[in-house]
Amino acid sequence: KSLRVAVVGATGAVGREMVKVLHDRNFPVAELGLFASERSAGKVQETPYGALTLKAFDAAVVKGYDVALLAVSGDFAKAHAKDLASAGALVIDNSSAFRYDADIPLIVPEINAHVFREAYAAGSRLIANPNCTTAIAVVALGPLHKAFGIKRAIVSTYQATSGAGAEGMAELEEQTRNQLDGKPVTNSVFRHPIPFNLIPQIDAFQENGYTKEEMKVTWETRKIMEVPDLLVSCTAVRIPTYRAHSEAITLETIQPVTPDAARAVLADAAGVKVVDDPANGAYPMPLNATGQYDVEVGRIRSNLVFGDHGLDLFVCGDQLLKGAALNAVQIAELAL
Ligand code: 11C
Repeated sequence: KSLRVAVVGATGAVGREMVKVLHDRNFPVAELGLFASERSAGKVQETPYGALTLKAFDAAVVKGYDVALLAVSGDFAKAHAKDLASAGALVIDNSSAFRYDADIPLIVPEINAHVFREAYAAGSRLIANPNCTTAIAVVALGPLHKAFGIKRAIVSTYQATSGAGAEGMAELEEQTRNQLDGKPVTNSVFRHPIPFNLIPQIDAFQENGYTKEEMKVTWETRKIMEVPDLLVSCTAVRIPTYRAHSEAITLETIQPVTPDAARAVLADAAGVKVVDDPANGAYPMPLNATGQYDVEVGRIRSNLVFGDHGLDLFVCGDQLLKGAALNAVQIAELAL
């Protein structure tokens, strides 16, 4: 059966990737509607489906679609997502608006597709797409948890400018050029200049000293992996790369674990590509992960602190794909 698919927020970095992923994965699209702000309405956007005219978002029109992929702000999602879902559309929201609602599934298909299936069968039509850093981490952490049990996880991130959308990538490019040309560097997307720098702040600081981005990793990993008291601590850092997020992850496990056993588990895991031949310079890197659906995992080694109950690993995943657009389309595929 072919479906009518609406992409809302179609001009943004995530929205554009959603359209490409639908096409690339041969999602059965009967009709594709690209929705954006009034400002963009009437403009033509080049897509793999040909040149399509953008429409101004109109809830009454989007309600007529079978699937609505939302690449919009949390406030916009709060204003419209429930209404669209109650009209019968499968709404997959990329914002953080509903991720922590107990009755709204937060889905990474490789890890908790069963949660989607149960909720969908029971009539749920609003599904939350996780934070990109979390989605990339859990494709590796889920199978390791199943095999060895994770007691604690410490995550340190190296996040690309794409996390702040197309404007973030543009600021990296423009500021780098200005800096090299000796011109003034003015930042507006990021709080500090990003070229030749890194910024240990993503999103707002919370009362506990962590940023919201860091707390999202804790909250969302617990929900997706269905371990409400999992000990997860994150330090999230913005770095001057384009669009793949990297994460150094330290695990303490419940069962003993060896790097070989972990590699074997990850080699069989959906959505994971083990890249772990350090002697030959093969390990995950953002440039290699860019454009790939799989999350690269490597530098797998015993952790010096936790010994035979500990692992260190390094993961890289395309922030716009597994971290956003791909995961959203994979969720829609579960409904087919
Ligand atoms: C970043 N992870 O890299 C953020 C972007 O919760 O969906 C995505 C924020 C979110 O800036």
